[in-house]
Amino acid sequence: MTTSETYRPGSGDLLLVVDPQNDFCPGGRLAVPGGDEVVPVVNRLAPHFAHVVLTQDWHPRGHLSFATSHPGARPFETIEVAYGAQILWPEHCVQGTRGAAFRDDLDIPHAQLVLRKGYHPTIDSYSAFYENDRRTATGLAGYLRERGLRRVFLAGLAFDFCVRYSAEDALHSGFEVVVVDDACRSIDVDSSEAATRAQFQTLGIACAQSSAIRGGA
Ligand code: VGL
Ligand code: ZN
Repeated sequence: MTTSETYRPGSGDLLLVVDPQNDFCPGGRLAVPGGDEVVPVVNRLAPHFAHVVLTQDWHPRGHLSFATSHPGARPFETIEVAYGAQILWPEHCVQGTRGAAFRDDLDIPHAQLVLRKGYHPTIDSYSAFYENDRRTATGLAGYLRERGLRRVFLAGLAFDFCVRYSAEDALHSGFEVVVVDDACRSIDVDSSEAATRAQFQTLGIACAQSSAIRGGA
């Protein structure tokens, strides 16, 4: 649902910036159309929040989610793995590479935690909370609870994968969730953007514009 509510971030609010990395921007290995355009938006948004966490997609070479790890397979094809369906991707965000680094124009020096995900060789991790087997926790829910953070504002890449699953898991983990629509961009594989919007509607996850976030920190 799209809300016209305004938001004033307070001490219980977190901005979670998902995967603002070179490989998800034009010129990168898994470029999201307009991915670079989220950077100035999150740079403007971040000063409204006392608490900011960044996620970083961080795969070992030969990761299970790479099409190149499955002879004969092509990127964007879906295969069955031990935990169910998995879309295969071009190699991206390989640990320690330039593609895995944050964008040089990202300017959020007060971010408090960088949470790396996707480092298990045989499990992908879209969500910042649970890996794709839906069982392996990243520890983020515990971190947020211990710090008294209750509401999560999400921004970043990609709207229809890592932002989507992070938003859904945040909700299921008991947090309030607001997705900042204009601070995200989609990959859009097989209408995944429309499917994400429909699912947010079903779950009652709010989509807001960054201009509705005022004041705070
Ligand atoms: C992502 C596909 C593969 C994302 C990460 O950040 O949305 N998508 N790895
Ligand atoms: Zn990935």
